[in-house]
Amino acid sequence: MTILKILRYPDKRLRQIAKPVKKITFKTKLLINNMFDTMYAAGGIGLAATQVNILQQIIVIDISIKPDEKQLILINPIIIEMDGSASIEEGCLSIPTKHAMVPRAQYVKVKSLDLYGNHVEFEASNLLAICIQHEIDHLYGKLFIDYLSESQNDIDLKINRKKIIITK
Ligand code: K1U
Ligand code: ZN
Repeated sequence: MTILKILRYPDKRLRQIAKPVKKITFKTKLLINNMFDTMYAAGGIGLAATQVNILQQIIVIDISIKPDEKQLILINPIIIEMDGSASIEEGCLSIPTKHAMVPRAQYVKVKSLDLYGNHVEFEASNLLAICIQHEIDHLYGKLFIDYLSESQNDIDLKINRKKIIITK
């Protein structure tokens, strides 16, 4: 089992844009295994390669939380359709102290490569659709806090500042 280091906000490397995978090699498969190990160890339901400082368009997801239950691997994913709206209190393994409601599509249709390099298309809704949108954002250097208003982010800053004063 290999646990990779997850970059934490405000690390600028989280803002980098990942490149499409040209060839799926043994190294790619090893990275994907390590990403699943890292995601389960951190208690997450998704992880993008950007979060472990690998600038390749690779995402692992398992919304069942239990290892090997329902693993989803997305290579070079793109959203080709989206519909509806949905929000849940989102978290991020790169911003562990913050949770917030983020406006997302309730339904997405995704085109990507699977582990064998086959082109696949599938539909997702609700939590899975939200998780896919959150992870694809990571590949473009976007974080869920970017969707929040300045005042929403400010409130947390003030609360944190207050906390620091109290603990002093
Ligand atoms: O990309 C990440 O940082 C992983 C992130 C994915 C995600 C969670 C919630 C909404 C959208 C995307 C997480 O897994 S953070 C951990 C978390 O919020 C969670 C963990 C277990 C069950 C449910 C949520
Ligand atoms: Zn995240």
